[in-house]
Amino acid sequence: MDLPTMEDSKIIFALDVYDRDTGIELAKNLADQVFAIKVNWPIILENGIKIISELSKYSKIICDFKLADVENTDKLITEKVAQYGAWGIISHAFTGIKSLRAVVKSAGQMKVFSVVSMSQESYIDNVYDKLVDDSLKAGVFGLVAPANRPDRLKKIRDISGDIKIIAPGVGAQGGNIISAIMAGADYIIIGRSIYDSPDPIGAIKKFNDEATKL
Ligand code: NUP
Repeated sequence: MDLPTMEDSKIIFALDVYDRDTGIELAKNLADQVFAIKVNWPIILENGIKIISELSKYSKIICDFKLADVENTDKLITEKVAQYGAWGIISHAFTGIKSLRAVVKSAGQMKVFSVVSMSQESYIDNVYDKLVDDSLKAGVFGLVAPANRPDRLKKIRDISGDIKIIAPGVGAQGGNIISAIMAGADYIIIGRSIYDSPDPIGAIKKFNDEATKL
């Protein structure tokens, strides 16, 4: 499938809106400026899972469903998401390697990303190294780690080799793109600073310029 997505962009746009038309319009207008678009529960809950196929016409779609269940339930959800043409899916890692392996096994062509640390403090802060270890053993494609906590991000990069890291927390959550990339992020996830901007295309262009300065 030929997508207009800009392969050299380091931005993953977090499309956290409810409304279908708003979501489609943003995806259409911004797809050629971003590496991928990430959807979360808001747009799915409002419009159903078919919205993944609709949005996939414009960009690679990563489903941020943060799977966190026993292996069979995670497998059932992952298989269903794959049927709708998502490019990637995000799972939690704290449920353990059995669940992570089930997600990787049932993902088919989809890339699996696992959350090893969050952009706000949480109980998984105490075990991020184990979560990285399990994620690597399970064979995930990439990790989710915080852009707005560069010290933590750097520690994660140091123990993860060259696996892809996608990092939320820039803009609305206080992080900045340069320190996140310097700490080891490959792609930066940005939502509100783009879709709440009066000029979303201009906002993405600014972030792209900043990211490519390095
Ligand atoms: O630790 C995380 N923090 C986080 O914000 C893991 C995430 N997946 N996210 C997601 O990234 C969050 O759910 C939202 O979709 C996006 C950040 O959006 P914003 O804070 O830039 O609006």
